[in-house]
Amino acid sequence: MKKNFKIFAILITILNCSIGEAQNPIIQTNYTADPAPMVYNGKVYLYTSHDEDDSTWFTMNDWRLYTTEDMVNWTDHGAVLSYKEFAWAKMNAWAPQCVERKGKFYMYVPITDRQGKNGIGVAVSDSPYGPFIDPLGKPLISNSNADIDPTVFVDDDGQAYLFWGNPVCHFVKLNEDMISLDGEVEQIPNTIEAFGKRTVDDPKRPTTYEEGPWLYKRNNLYYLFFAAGPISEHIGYSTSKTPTGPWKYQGVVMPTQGGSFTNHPGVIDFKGKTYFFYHNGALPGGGGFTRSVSIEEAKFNKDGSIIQMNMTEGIKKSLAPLNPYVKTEAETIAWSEGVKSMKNNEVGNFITAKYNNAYTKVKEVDFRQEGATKFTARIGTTHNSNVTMEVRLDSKEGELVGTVNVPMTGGNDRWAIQTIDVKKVSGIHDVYFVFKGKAKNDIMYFDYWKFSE
Ligand code: FUB
Repeated sequence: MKKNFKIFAILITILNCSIGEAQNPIIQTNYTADPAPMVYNGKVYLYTSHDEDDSTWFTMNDWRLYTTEDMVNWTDHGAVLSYKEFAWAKMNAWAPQCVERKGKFYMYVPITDRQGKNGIGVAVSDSPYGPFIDPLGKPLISNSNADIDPTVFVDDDGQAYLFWGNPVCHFVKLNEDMISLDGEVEQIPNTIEAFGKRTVDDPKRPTTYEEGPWLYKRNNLYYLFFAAGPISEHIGYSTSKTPTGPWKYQGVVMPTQGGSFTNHPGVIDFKGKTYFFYHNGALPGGGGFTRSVSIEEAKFNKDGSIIQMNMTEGIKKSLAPLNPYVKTEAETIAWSEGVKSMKNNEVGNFITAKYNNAYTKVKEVDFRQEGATKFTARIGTTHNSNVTMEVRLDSKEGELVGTVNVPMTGGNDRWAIQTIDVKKVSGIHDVYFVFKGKAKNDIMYFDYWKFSE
């Protein structure tokens, strides 16, 4: 009986901290678009393009990286590459994709060159976190002005393929070095059979294909996901028995929704599930030029067809609990409001609370039975008037287990490490850090945290 009660109590705790709260869009500290997830060594690396705040056009200068092991807590690694790293580039850091091959990481990116022509560049690194270096000093693809939205797929036999393009889809084989072409550029025939008939007649675009291809393989079937028209984009898909076609249109994966006139797919398998990444305009201030990445779990019918998805509140259940007894970066976040992420030479990535009551949340933190009684954080502020960081459980107004006084350090290049006693916490909880202060902006900085037993 006692054992049953214990199991019941644990279940209630897990349910309490899992139900009812949106996880989409998954990044709230910046606008992110064009998701390109990559699975490597038990972790998801999500590369995104980056809409600048208050953009009224595709004002995009760099590519950002976020990682997770549990699909709900995402760690922000900041910008890992900028178009400025390409000597030939002028502007437009649009939809990227990074793939790993033999311990090297290849980032394919569309950029507008100094002559105003679109091309696809590649940058290489020994680490998924960069630095990425352009080994060519020129575009890898400079085929037509339609050279945007690269996606790279390495097949089980080791052959790599690059697909890209708007308003048609091109492809080419890559050599093993991943930075040179093996053969001629080809185009997937833009037929109704391959991409479905457009619902609005347009002689230049007879099919639904627009842009943003993403290649994915499951049970020996190749899937080509793409952003589809007319007008505001939805996501469609086609399948083939080979990566080079012929492709057969299969229908809509996700209808037009979410307040952005573009959408862009990215699909991975991770820990036994398939995840579908996309973007929308769902953050406050969001829209067609201020987009945000979201995720749904993708499900398939027995015949391999995809069950159509709507934009929802996202993945709410963590795949693995977070360990509070090791240092966790403040920019590891399941949800936040009023917080921006930043980077400097002193501490790397950190967050800034923009206003009173801004907060971050980390999901499903496992304090175990033993429990925690101390809390440590690296923090700082430029204000000398009563700035505090509250540590609460399971909601922003939930049980207050401790309050850290934030000393005036004078700037985000100067930090203090504070340790406080907290009410004993055990079991699994969502943890909220609530930032309090009277100043009008930039209440405080926060770099990392840790509990101790
Ligand atoms: O993000 C800029 C462009 O918008 C991308 O290249 C397209 O796929 C669309 O998302």
